[in-house]
Amino acid sequence: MKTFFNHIHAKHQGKFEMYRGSFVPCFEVVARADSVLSELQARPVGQVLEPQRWDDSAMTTVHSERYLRFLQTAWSQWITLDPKNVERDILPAVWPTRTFRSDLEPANFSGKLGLYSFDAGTPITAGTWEVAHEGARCAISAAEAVLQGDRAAFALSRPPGHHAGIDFFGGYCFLNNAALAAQHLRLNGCGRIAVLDIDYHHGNGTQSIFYDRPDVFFASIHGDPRTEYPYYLGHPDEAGAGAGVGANLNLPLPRGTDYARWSSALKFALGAIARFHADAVVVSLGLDTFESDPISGFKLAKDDYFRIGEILAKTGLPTVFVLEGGYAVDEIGVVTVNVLQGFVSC
Ligand code: OKP
Ligand code: ZN
Repeated sequence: MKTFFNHIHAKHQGKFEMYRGSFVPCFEVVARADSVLSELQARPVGQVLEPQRWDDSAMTTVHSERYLRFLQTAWSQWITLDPKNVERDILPAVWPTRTFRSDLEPANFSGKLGLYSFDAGTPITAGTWEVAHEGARCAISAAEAVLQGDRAAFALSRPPGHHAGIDFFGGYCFLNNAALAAQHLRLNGCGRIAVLDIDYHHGNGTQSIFYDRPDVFFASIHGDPRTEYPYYLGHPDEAGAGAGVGANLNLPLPRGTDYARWSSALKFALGAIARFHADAVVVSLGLDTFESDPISGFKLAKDDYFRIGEILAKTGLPTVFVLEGGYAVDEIGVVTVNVLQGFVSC
């Protein structure tokens, strides 16, 4: 299995995120991807490659043009406000909630920033656009490898992507890597795609991007949004809209869920994906289901991740793995490679 590594990922590193009224160091750190890379070097599953260059025009089939324009220019707008801002990360502090308008883009930078985001935990830095963009290329390159006949491929990307929507960032995510991979498969010959999101947090961005689409099935196993981030999406009654009714499946589970219960949800999701007759699967591979994750509440153990890889291999479908969350920095490499080794062993 080829890995497409975001070789410039270290250029994106936020300083602080807002948590309970104070700034705490970011959980989404450079060391995460380095941990996965070094474990892959110790226990290889295939070549590690840089992503291919792609014509970016396909990005607007997932994200809006005005959002992409904003992300691409946010840092220079920030520096223009005050040259001393080079020392500071960008974080939003005002948002258009219910009854406000979101059709108009404010001229004011803080106004724009709030329009295109949903939390104060996702700093934009000098390198964010370049890194998010290269990460998206990793996901698209992994999808392309599968289109070229590889059974599976892995996008070793950071920042993650599954919380990013058509025109908003949040939850450490800017560009929706998994959605871009799914869309690349769709535009290049795959008729029906399943996105299986096994990150601890509901993939609200991916769900919303495909919510009215009958050709992309979204299934997610995650911490119950009544108690877990992102709180406002990921409930069991969200089944899709319009032509997409029936192509969305949410399986929320309580804090404390162990592998026995989690894996029965996985088998249920895979049954639904089989009945959907998907031609390929994109796995939003979050490793924050691990028992020692500092911000999550499931109880999966290291060896459980081999089983997950084996179960995913049994679908027999071409599979694109896209790295999402996972914040137990010392162990994320081991648990990630356990999934990939479990998969290639079958
Ligand atoms: C991103 B991904 C932590 C509060 C939670 C947001 C979590 C984003 C998770 N102090 N902050 O799905 O792993
Ligand atoms: Zn997560």
